Amino acid sequence: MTAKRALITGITGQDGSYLAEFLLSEGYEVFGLVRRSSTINYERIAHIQDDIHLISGDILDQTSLQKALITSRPEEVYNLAAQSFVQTSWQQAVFTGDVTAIGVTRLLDAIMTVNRDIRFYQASSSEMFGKVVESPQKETTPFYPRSPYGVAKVYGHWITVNYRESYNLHATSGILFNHESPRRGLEFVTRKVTYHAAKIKLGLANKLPLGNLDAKRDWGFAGDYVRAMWLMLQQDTPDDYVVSTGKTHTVQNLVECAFGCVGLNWQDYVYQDPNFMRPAEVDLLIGDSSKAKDQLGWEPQVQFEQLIEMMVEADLKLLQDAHNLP
Ligand code: NAP
Ligand code: F7E
Repeated sequence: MTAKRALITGITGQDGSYLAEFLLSEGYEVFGLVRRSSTINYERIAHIQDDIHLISGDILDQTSLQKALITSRPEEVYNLAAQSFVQTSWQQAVFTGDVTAIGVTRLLDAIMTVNRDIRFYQASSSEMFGKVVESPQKETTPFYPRSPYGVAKVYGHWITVNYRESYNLHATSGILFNHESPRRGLEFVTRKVTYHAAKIKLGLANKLPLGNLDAKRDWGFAGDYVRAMWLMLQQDTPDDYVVSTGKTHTVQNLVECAFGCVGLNWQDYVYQDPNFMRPAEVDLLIGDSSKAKDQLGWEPQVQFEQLIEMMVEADLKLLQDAHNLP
């Protein structure tokens, strides 16, 4: 039997790298869309680069998307490409809309042109719930986004639903709550905290500026969440699914946990910096993923404390290697 083929946009990102690994382990031939930049940023996929095919393209460029589909001939497309950092979305609101919202339509239109049988996954986000109108949040919870990023993701979600309903595409929206890993970008709060806890432990830093310590998030492990993406596209019928752990923690809980892992008192190092406060905050996220459990058989495997410990350990090793420390 010939291997299934999948195209991943955003393959150089956190989720793209885990998803590519997962699909390879399932026997897929994996293609990834990569945009041109003046320096190569393939760190997260360097270990699998010989096993995947990279195609030059950009979610802002319609023709490149069509060509990528023609070259890769995928059965499944996972659209993970986005300007994904919420804070930046206030500084670059139009750009965020172009990439994170309209980019979804570009890719759907490319699928319409090249092959309507392709199964499509859209990386939707719990940021769409924003100022939550009910807790826990589930598939039927109304959206109330609180950032240009959240607004863009609401567009991406609804255009996915609309193309499913208008053209009968197998288009699915996965509403994923925050998921983290040692491969998380350094600007996101989990990685910022674990990296700084490790740095301070090793004597390489002595302060950590943070914003709102009271915000609550439902944090899971990215490796668990990419499995849910794949399961969604194996269903006969496309649908929308919430993916979450069902547990929530404050940023302060996260800080306590990470500094606890290295035996330090966080209050000696952490201070509040207004530069990291947001014009409008998402105060509380907690997801109800019982639909994913019932219909996909999906459940998270890694708990919050395990996740933070895994990230702190990885950052300690990274810094020790980089600085030749014992
Ligand atoms: P990430 O690490 O920021 O990765 C984003 C990816 O998108 C990178 O590969 C990036 O490429 C690519 N990209 C950005 N602009 C592009 C463009 N114009 N054309 C082509 N590719 C472009 O994000 P992530 O955490 O892996 O998240 C993956 C997706 O899930 C995103 O859509 C995100 O919004 C969504 N999401 C994430 C979470 C989460 O907690 N992680 C939760 C819900 C939804 P470069 O490497 O070249 O920058
Ligand atoms: O912030 C607070 C901040 O940037 C989490 C993206 O993957 O998940 C992510 O979005 C919370 C917020 O993630 C700092 O105010 C305090 O309340 O790690 P974050 P996010 O905004 O939740 C969703 C689901 C996505 O879809 C997004 O793509 O932490 N916070 N102090 C801070 N946040 C940051 N970044 N830096 C701080 O110093």
